Amino acid sequence: MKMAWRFTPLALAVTGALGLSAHGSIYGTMSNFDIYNETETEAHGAEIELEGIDSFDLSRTFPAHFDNKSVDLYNDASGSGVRIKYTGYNFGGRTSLAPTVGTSTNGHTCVNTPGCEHFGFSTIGASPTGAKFYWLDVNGMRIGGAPQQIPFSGYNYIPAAGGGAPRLEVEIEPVEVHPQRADSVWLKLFKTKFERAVDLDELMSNNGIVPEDAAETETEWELLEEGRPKQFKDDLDDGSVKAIIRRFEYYTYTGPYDEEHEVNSAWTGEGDPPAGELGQFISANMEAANLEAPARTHGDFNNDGQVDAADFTLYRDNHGREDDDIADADEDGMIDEADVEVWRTYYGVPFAHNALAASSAVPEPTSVMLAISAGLALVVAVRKR
Ligand SMILES: [Ca+2]
Ligand SMILES: [Ca+2]
Repeated sequence: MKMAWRFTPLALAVTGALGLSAHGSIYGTMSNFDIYNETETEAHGAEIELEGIDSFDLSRTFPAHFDNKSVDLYNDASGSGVRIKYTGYNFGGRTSLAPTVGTSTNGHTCVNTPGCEHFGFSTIGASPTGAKFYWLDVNGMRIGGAPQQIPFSGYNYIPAAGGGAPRLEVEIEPVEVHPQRADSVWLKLFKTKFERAVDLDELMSNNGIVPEDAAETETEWELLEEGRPKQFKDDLDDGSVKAIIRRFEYYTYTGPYDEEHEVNSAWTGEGDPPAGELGQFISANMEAANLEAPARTHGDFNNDGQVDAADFTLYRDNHGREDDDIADADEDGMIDEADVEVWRTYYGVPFAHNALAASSAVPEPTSVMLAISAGLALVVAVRKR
């Protein structure tokens, strides 16, 4: 099964509204995912193409498990955007990622699993409109012609109009690459809303903010049939929500197809997948959208609502590091003197959004769940290809 995934902006989306202001926009989005080398070739590198953004939109990438990383603009027949290229895998005593059939990694533990790696990126302002992933061989060449199957999605901020609430919309579109092959997937989806902005490193570790409990289930099971986008909506009416985090789990669909390659599942739309139709775990992807700047960018590096000596200690202990957002106040990918200047500016100064920093997840209002359900039904009906 080979599949590319693409996020398709909605016709309704007002992308011009994306920006850095605290209200009426998305401050930034972030995503991290585990991926096994499911090719038949030893991988020594990897490549991620993020469509529709510029290099200055990219604020962070990881891992640092490769000797070389480059970030370049690309513009070719497939589109334009930013290409992140890693070569020279060098981690845990290994210099290559062996072909491996994956099992569930719980989304953020793949980092120490042979044949598997954990990638992430964050953007400020603009969201990628699509993404592709390739493993690279020892010469830095793409393994196989088609991208690896990695689900990505993107967020659009839809301003309030006609008396309605502003909302976030997220859409995932699996794009068929080999029509003769199985290409439908099962999705499990978890979601939480937060009263503070979150950081990329919070999505990496098993620190409890990533939703994966049954109570945080947004979609128990959903069958994503080839080429059919999936959309989720979040109304933002009360203004307290500052971040939305989703955890997507993908599994292969091993049920039947008809002669026109339409899914011919026995699934009724409720409950677990029927026997024989649920295949192996593909990947888990954690994503978040921030509606304001994370506390770190105001010098509150430990995110406790205070800018004080403890934050300076974090800065000092991480000074000189790259690709780590612990004390990177200006989001330039480096922890250096410019960041301590931000800390100095805000030292001892209370600021509104940090007062909420220690608060926990917001309970999910029933009305929002209803809105999501309604939105789903509409989109599936209208956008069927
Ligand atoms: Ca602090
Ligand atoms: Ca910095």
